[in-house]
Amino acid sequence: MMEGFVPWPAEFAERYRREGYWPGETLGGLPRLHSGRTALVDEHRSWTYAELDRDADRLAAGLRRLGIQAGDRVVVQLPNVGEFVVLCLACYRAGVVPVLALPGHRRTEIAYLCELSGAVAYVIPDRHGGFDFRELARDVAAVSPALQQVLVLGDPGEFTSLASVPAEPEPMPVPDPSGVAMLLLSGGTTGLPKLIPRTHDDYAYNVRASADLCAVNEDTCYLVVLPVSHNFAWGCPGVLGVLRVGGKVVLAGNGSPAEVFPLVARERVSMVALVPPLLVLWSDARRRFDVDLSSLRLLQVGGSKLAEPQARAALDAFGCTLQQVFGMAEGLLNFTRLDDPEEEVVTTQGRPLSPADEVRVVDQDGTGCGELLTRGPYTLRGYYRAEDHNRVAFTPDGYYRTGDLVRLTPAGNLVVEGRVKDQINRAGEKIAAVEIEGYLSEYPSIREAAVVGAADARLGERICAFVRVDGPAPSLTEIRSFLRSRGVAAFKAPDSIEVVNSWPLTSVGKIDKKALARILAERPQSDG
Ligand code: OOB
Repeated sequence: MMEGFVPWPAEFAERYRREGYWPGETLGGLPRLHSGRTALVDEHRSWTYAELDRDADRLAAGLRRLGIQAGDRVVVQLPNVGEFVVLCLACYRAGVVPVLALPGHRRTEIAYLCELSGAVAYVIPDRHGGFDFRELARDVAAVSPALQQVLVLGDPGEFTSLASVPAEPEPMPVPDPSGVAMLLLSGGTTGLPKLIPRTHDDYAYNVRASADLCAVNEDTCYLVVLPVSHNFAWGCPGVLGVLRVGGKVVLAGNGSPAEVFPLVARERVSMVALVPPLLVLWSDARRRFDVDLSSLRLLQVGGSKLAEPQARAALDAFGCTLQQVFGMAEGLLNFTRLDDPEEEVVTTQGRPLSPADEVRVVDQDGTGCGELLTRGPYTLRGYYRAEDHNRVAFTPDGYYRTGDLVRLTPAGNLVVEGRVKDQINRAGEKIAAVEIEGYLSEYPSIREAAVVGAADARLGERICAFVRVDGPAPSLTEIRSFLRSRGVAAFKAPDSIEVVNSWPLTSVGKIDKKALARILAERPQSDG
């Protein structure tokens, strides 16, 4: 077993097997259909099921030939391209463990992920979104002694071309289903993201049960506009859920209506997963585009709280089924059901996917609202290599403390009311306030910084930085370029910056962030 991985206690594992949640499926075996049906389409090309299967086998053999062994970790940072799918399947088949980074991550995050995971390889595109990932790889390689290979999709420069890796397929031992299949990134509550081990057993169940709940079948055409490496798009039911049953997956580079609506019409897309800001954009754009979107059957929306008016506007605009998904990379998924009453769909975040999900709402003040705790057949028992943090993130009986404040409706659905943890949810990206505060406090003229989220109609929440300075106050542009120079992802940069002379303080003398948040909330949204 992989060091640093916390398995389920034996009695739970036995029960999940006995009750059929963990039948021994492995993720690499999911799309083993050998047919000429189209499996995957991206901007450049398409793959039939037979081609996808063959390419995954060839890449699995090639990875082994490069010396990458079962159990080794590989940081994968690719955009929404078919090669991401081929690579992950190859890793699952070879027992190699992909660490799913997001395209927006930069030096600070990637170097940290390489170090924490002990990755032996790092996979990048040559350029994407105007950014040269080979430069990033040079910086990362310089500080990551364990890293042996950088594999590049496209022009490799001094590195190895991903296209040169595939080799003649060879028989390989099937990985142990109870072993770690991949490492997902947490939204991050305290500083940089944590690594979430997902086993074949647990994630295959996650995928299968989500696909059943969403009635995915071979006629499903699933469009990916969120980053494909995010849990929502990858396995809830996502790409894997659709490929498992012979449907078609269409990968799009971004979610802008002008680019994606024609694609929906051309490919007859029936299902898509969106974050609330994108759903709002789509609903607004619907009237302006004369495109046939009648193929759409199911809009999934999740990642942050969807406001009721926005849910109703989406129903008006699209007239198809809307589904709220309240999920987390750590495991637990809640869905509204396809046949739920409209009222529940627009006002709640759904209920747990599995009959084996155990949820507790720790209501400490009798308000009916409290922190959500959970354990179950697809929820982690510990973050990877995080013994100290695990002592506070889990109860002694194995429940994960989600940090989300929820309340239960009489119908048994959950409503997300906020967060216990100090985290900003900007357009679905989770940003830990303390991490940004840490960077800001290193800026020469900043003495203290407090970062809070403020409600924002477009982004869900925006990042507001309050700073106390000694000397000239930095402008937003100066802060942005400072963060960029430190290799911090652009999506973490503050959206506004405000200089204060003194702080509101709590009774023990800490900066009172709730008071800061109230100041922002009392202002018109255009401010800042
Ligand atoms: C999804 O996963 P993560 O890991 O990026 O973020 C999880 C956190 C949750 O703990 C919660 O704070 C928030 O994001 N969240 C929601 C929500 N869905 C996620 N808050 C309110 N309403 C929702 N519907 O974001 C994720 C993973 C799988 C499926 C969908 C979303």
